[in-house]
Amino acid sequence: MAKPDGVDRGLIGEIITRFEKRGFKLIAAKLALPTKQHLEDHYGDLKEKPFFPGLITYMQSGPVFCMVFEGLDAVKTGRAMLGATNPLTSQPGTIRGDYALAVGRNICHGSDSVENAEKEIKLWFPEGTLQYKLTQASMIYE
Ligand code: IDP
Ligand code: MG
Repeated sequence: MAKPDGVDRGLIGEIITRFEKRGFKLIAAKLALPTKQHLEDHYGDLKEKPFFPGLITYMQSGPVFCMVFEGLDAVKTGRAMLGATNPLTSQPGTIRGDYALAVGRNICHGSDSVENAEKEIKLWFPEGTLQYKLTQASMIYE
C-alpha cells in the first residue's frame, strides 16, 4: 500500500513499477479513503503502542493506494523491497531507503506474513482479486 505520504509525493507509479519490474503480477489495485475503524482493524496488533493514535491520524490524512501483488515469496521479497520500518536503517535501494526519512512517514505498507496478507487482502479487497496469466511467466519462473 502507498500510504498518504506516498500518494501525495507522487510515488504510486514508482512503487508499482518496482514490483512489476521485479516480476510480480498485480492482481488488485485501488485508491481508498479508509475510515478510522477500518484502519484500527488493519493495525489492530499495534493498538497498545504509544504511536497508535498518531499512526491512525497519519493514515487518514489523505487517500491510500492499495495493491495486491502475486508471485514467488511475495511477502518476504515485498518486505525486502519496502525496507526496514524506520528509514534510519532502511537500506538505499529500498523504497523507504530511497524516499523516506521518518518512521512516522515511511511511504508504504507491506504485509509481514502470508497469514496477515490473507487477512489484509480480505479487509481491503472484499470484492476479491483478479486471476490471469502473464505471458512472460516462463521467463520469470523456471
Ligand atoms: P511495518 O510498517 O514495517 O510493518 P509496524 O511495526 O507494523 O511496521 O508499524 C506500522 C507502522 O506504524 C509503521 O510503518 C510506521 O508508519 C508506524 N510506526 C511504527 N513504529 C513507529 C514509531 O516508533 N513511531 C511512529 N510511527 C511508528
Ligand atoms: Mg506491520
